[in-house]
Parts: sequence; C-alpha cells; structure tokens
Amino acid sequence: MKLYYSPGACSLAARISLHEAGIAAEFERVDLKAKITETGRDYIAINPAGSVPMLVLDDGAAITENVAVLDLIASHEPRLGVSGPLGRTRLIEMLSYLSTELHIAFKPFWHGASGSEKQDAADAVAKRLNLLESRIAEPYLFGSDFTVADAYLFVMLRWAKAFRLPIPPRLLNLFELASERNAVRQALTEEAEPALNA
Ligand SMILES: N[C@@H](CCC(=O)N[C@@H](CS)C(=O)NCC(=O)O)C(=O)O
Repeated sequence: MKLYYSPGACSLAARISLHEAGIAAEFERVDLKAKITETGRDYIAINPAGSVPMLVLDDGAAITENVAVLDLIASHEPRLGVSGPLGRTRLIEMLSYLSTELHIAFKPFWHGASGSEKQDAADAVAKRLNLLESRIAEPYLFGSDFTVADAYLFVMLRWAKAFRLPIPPRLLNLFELASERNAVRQALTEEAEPALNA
C-alpha cells in the first residue's frame, strides 16, 4: 500500500491506523499548495481532487476520502473497528460526523479567514467537540478500545491545540492517552515538521 499524505494533515489518521494495524505501507508526501509529490509528480494527475489522504492498494486501486480509507483499514484489522451487530454502522456514523461536521469546521483556520470567520469557526468546533464530549464512551469514543475514529479525532484535537481552541476534559483525556500509543508516537515522529499543513 502507499499513502499520499501531508505532515500533520488529516492523512495522519490513516498513518496512525496503518501502524496500529501493523500494515506495512510506503508514504509519499504531497505539497498541498503546489500539488506536487515529493518525487516531483503532479498530484492532480494522481488524485484529481487534490486532497489527502489517498491510499493506493497493492493491486493499484486508489481509495480517497477519510471515511473510506479509515473504514478500509478497520476492515483489514477489525480490532480498530467497532464490534456488535451495528458495529460498522456506528463506526461509519462516527467517521461521517468527524468528517462532515468537525473536520469541515476547522477549514477557516487553514484558509486565511478573517477574525470574525475564525470566531464563528471556533464556535462551530466547540459545539461539535461538546457533542462528542457528551457521547464518548470513555476513555476512547467507543469505550476501552482505540478505533480508527479515535485516530481521526486525535488529529483534529491536535489541530484544536495548535489553534488554542478549548478541548473538553474527556476528549483531552482521550488525546493524552492516544498520544502515549506507540503507533501515534511513531506516526508523529515520521511526520515531524515545523508546521502543520492542511
Ligand atoms: N473530503 C476529503 C477532504 C480531505 C481534506 O480536506 N484534506 C485536506 C488536508 S486535512 C487537504 O488535502 N487539503 C488540501 C486541498 O483540499 O486542496 C476527505 O474527507 O478525505
């Protein structure tokens, strides 16, 4: 497999999940502004959407969208998914919320928004973090086991910290616990960069 990524971007969730699953992968960095990969290839020719993550399987199939990439990794390693009759539905429900509600709410912070737009975005992030805070099964989103959804949430809690946005206590505990995991440490070390990109 190969993961196209940008340091500190949402693709970090896929890298963490691949390491958690023990799946060997190559990683190719993408300059998201120039849309050029680290080997000098035109990223738009590889992924017309121009965004990361993109996971290319050994048979050449390319998977985009965080929800699909993370669900795929959980299907390879069910320990990273949610068990029970509605397990996969609950996982997709959570991944979709993280993607279409929380991730989207951060966008103004990355794209030169005005002060008032950033304040609106901070309010939107806070509202969504508070909803997760009221639903979390503790210590992770679905209880004692770390799932791909926790990996995705971890990345966005990292952004919240970088932008000095408040994180409610149960989610802060999740963030701190996740930070201690070997897969998370490994992924952060591999992506160590002076700045976050998205
Ligand atoms: N809909 C995509 C969006 C992913 C996304 O927003 N990725 C950001 C990095 S966190 C990105 O690549 N931004 C650059 C761009 O879209 O041009 C998904 O959910 O995977």
